[in-house]
Amino acid sequence: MIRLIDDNDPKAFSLLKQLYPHSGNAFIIGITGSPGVGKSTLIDALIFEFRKRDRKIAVIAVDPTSPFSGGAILGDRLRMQRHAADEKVFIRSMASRGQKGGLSRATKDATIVLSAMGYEIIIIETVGAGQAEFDIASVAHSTGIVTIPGTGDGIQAVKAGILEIGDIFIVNKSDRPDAESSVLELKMMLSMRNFNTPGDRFEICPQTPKWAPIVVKTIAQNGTGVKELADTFLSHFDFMKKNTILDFKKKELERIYFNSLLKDLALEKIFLFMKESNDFKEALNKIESGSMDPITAAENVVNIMMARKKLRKT
Ligand SMILES: Nc1nc2c(ncn2[C@@H]2O[C@H](COP(=O)(O)OP(=O)(O)OP(=O)(O)O)[C@@H](O)[C@H]2O)c(=O)[nH]1
Ligand SMILES: [Mg+2]
Repeated sequence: MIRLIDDNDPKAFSLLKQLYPHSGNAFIIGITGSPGVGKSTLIDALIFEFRKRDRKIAVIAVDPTSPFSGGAILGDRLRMQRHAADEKVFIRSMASRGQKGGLSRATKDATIVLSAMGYEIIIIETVGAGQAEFDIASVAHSTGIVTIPGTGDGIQAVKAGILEIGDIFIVNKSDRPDAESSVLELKMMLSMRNFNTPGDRFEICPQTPKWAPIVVKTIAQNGTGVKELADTFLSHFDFMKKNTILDFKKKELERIYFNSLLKDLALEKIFLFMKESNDFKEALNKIESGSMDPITAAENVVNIMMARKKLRKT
């Protein structure tokens, strides 16, 4: 199924429809951060921790940046290799670039499949955060941002708005110098986080308690701090469940998914329809003859179409 999704195969659609009613129970965790901060190593250690708690766990490693991502993806798989024989662990990379709606939708589709298969925890690894093609917060229930000490990553994070989308902040490679000051710096910046930011958009009413972002220090390579990290993710999940935030968040994510599906389907169908119309051909002629600019021409075609639709209704 995930291969069909990755290949953008139309067969995936009808299968997804059948699986959808059986999905929705998984806890979806997004792990993001700059290249090489140790996301895959950390996820490998997290799998270990969640398996100790007997959770069935799936990982999707997404690589939205490099077009020929064999290297990075192999690296991701390699770092999680020790779980290959565990039938309650599933690890898959996704690199579909032809996917309509970008990787967010492909990943969302994959979480439906995995959730229907009974995976209780689904971790999505992605490089960077919030870029146009992949907004991790539009798929995950809980978002972990990985940074490393002494890179000035904290400062960059503020600029990119990353501070706002994170629920849990991880200072990995804390075997390096300056780990403690990085933790303090992050905590300080988080204490100034504006509560009207997108990360807090799930505020349901003023009485709803707010999750205060937590900073966890880890050494992914030897597992230091990873138990605490696993506990923190689970307690965030419990917090959201207890305060009805999870239901609210799930609805919001469904809305986002619905919107992106709608855009994809509309684009596909309406665009094809428009291209076959005489208005399209006329507009194209006008552009080619230089009598109309492409912007006006595009507006005109859309307006004519909309006007026709209205006429037909009345
Ligand atoms: N010193 C130290 N090195 C680490 C730690 N965690 C990971 N590394 C190393 O950092 C390198 C990158 O680790 P990855 O897990 O591949 O990092 P990543 O963020 O998944 O990388 P991309 O997927 O390419 O963005 C590897 O050589 C790891 O062994 C750590 O806690 N301390
Ligand atoms: Mg990786």
